[in-house]
Amino acid sequence: LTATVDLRKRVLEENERQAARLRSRFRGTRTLVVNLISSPGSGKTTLLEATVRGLSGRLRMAVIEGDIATERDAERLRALGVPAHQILTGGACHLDARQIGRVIDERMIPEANVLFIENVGNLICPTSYDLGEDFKVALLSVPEGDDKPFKYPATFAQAAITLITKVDLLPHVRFDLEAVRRQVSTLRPDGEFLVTSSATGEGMAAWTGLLETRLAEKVAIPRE
Ligand SMILES: Nc1nc2c(ncn2[C@@H]2O[C@H](COP(=O)(O)OP(=O)(O)OP(=O)(O)O)[C@@H](O)[C@H]2O)c(=O)[nH]1
Ligand SMILES: [Mg+2]
Repeated sequence: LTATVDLRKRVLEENERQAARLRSRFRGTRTLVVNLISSPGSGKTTLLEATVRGLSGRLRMAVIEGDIATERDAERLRALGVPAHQILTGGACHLDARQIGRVIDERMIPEANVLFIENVGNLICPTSYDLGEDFKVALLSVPEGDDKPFKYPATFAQAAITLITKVDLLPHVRFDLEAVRRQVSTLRPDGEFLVTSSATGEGMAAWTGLLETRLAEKVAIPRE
């Protein structure tokens, strides 16, 4: 057990080093980096499709997709004209900073104003791995249930933004939105809480507006 704990600690420390290197690199290129985390099927790729449609022509975007198998998600974004690179994790349930570093170092995607990283669909593993992002976004879709923030507290505590997705389904599913809002604000008092639907467009202007504000803040920080 001690050996396992030591190994896990070493892996996470090495990830922190890689993430720090990436963060400094993204500071230099003034790239806002957003790490999207949720269960499989919460609507990460669909949100990205809607985001790209909403922001195209206003800023340069790029996407890194993490999945166990298939290029499907990267292909969905490429179909909209956005550069997208697919990382296949070979079974791992999360992306790590070394994988992102390789994509950036080898220029597999062009430099962008906003880089979206869609993590492997999983509400647990991705939370421990810093990818050099500016912030994490946790997505929770209405059909998953309103008890999830307290059941997966680390994910929601670490997310600067929690996005409730598929709110067009609220009339059909038992889901106490206010209870979820309270759980998230307990776990992350300074976090943003957005209520969205990629199907109807509800909340999308607030989301893309928030991205533009965060990008402007990052660009305004003087280089060392
Ligand atoms: N009703 C409704 N369905 C949605 C919405 N957003 C996504 N979906 C549907 O939810 C399903 C999963 O969406 P994806 O965007 O592929 O989910 P994901 O989080 O990227 O999934 P993984 O990459 O497998 O983790 C698809 O059938 C979408 O059409 C929404 O706002 N409303
Ligand atoms: Mg996806």
